Amino acid sequence: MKIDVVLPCLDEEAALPWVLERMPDGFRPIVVDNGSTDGSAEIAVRLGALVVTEPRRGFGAACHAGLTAATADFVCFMDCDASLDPRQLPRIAGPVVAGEADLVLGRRVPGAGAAWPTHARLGNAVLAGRLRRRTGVPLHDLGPMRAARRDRLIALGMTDRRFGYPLEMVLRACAAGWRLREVEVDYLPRAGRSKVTGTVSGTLRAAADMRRVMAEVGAASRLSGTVTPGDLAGAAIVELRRGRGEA
Ligand SMILES: Nc1nc2c(ncn2[C@@H]2O[C@H](COP(=O)(O)OP(=O)(O)OP(=O)(O)O)[C@@H](O)[C@H]2O)c(=O)[nH]1
Ligand SMILES: [Mg+2]
Repeated sequence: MKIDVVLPCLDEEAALPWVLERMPDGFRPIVVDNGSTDGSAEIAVRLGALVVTEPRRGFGAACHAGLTAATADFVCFMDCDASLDPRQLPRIAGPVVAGEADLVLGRRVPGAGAAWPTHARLGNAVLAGRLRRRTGVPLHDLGPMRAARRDRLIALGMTDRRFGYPLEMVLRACAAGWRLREVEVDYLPRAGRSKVTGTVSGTLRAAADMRRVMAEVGAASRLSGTVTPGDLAGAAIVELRRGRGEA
């Protein structure tokens, strides 16, 4: 069986060889080049990946172009910066292929040296905590390694084309009553230069996009609103308990 793997890519020449050579059998990489100037597209072609060019800038635009280009029944997403290991894709795709879950997300477990800045980690945990409490879905991380059926993902009708895309996918999946499942994956130090959560401008852009998606899509499921001290405390407690191996 073939499973398509969408890899949004903006200047990832340092990561591409490692990522592509670790793609497991049965998983076809679709590198979506979103205006790279470092030769990423040429490297990906040379390494045998299907390369899709998306001229409209934006993380969501790249993800969605990959989803539309995919032809397999099942589609995975993952970042193309070597922070996630393609060899762990089967554990993400497995429950969807077996019909046990509709959307599987990789809960990132940072190892030594992983660059996961505190602000990104807390912001992410707050969002996941809010989703968990209000919808009952067992989610702790809006992780970028995911799997679902292709036709059902397209039917969700995501409209964000920036950094709100992954959150919109989860919100729409919850609203549609999908069975969500979380599986642990390793979170490694990325290759190459940090662009989003490791930079101030990238973080501000991502936070603004997610706020907008929360307001527009989350309103329907009472998930919008500002971050409260309670949200932050809840997220911090989960992180602490996790550190002690309890969560
Ligand atoms: N299309 C598109 N892709 C992007 C953009 N920024 C990053 N990407 C890609 O999307 C994936 C995730 O971006 P990252 O830069 O790893 O974001 P992050 O993990 O939040 O933060 P850092 O790893 O610290 O940069 C990577 O494969 C990037 O190449 C963007 O503006 N547009
Ligand atoms: Mg990254």
